[in-house]
Amino acid sequence: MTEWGIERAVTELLDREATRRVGGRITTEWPGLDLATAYDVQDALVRRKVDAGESVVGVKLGLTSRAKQERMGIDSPLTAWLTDAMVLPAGEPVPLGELIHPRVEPEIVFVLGEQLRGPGVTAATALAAVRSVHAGFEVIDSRYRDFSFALPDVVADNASSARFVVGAKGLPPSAIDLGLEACLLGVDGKVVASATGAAVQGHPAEALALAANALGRRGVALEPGWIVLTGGLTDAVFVERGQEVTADFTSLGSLSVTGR
Ligand code: OOG
Ligand code: MG
Repeated sequence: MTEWGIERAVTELLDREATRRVGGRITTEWPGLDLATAYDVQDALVRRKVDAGESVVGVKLGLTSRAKQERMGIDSPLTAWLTDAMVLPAGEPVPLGELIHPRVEPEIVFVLGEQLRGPGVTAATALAAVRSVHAGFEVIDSRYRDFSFALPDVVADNASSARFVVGAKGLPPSAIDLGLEACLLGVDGKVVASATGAAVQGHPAEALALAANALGRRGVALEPGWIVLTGGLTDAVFVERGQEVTADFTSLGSLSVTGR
């Protein structure tokens, strides 16, 4: 086996995804995988996807809410890439046969109308760049056994990204109070968790600013038309065959996905 390095980590993670197999933490075998190198792995992984024909359609934040941070045992937010291959059209089932052990989490989603380039982006300037706000789901599918990872592992794994849903209903950010926007997460008709937008960094616009500033430090701007997932509002739930997961928002509407 070759020594661990960026290319080997990318190949390993993409192979786990393609063959629907989990494995151990990379940091166990490669303790030198620090956070900056993990973002290099993430960028190289997405470059391979782009070379294979996918295109970047936006970014996501992860571990922005207390509920997610406590569940995953990591208390710092992260960013990762979204590509067109991850789009799950609203109303379509979660394709269990293509995934490993998917979990679904409700998120507030922004579509940008203007470019955002950090550093120096505030919640207010971030929100001013937003064209529309939507309800969304993210389907996460870690390439690590039992979703067990240290921060560099999950960053390298493009933050467990697999699929995402953006609700059709879009509101201008001025139309709602996103901090107070509530979400009830249901499984087969039973509410299992709830949160308001304030769960995400105090306000989803703070999460957007965080992404713009973090990516700005890496020389990347958020582009008009990009989708930004601001992070799970609640803990994620496993989705099994025939199970329906719903998210009912105060103003952003309702979404549901079924495992199939
Ligand atoms: C990491 C991805 C976290 C979120 O919204 O917090 C994330 C994971 O939980 O596997 O997408
Ligand atoms: Mg997420």
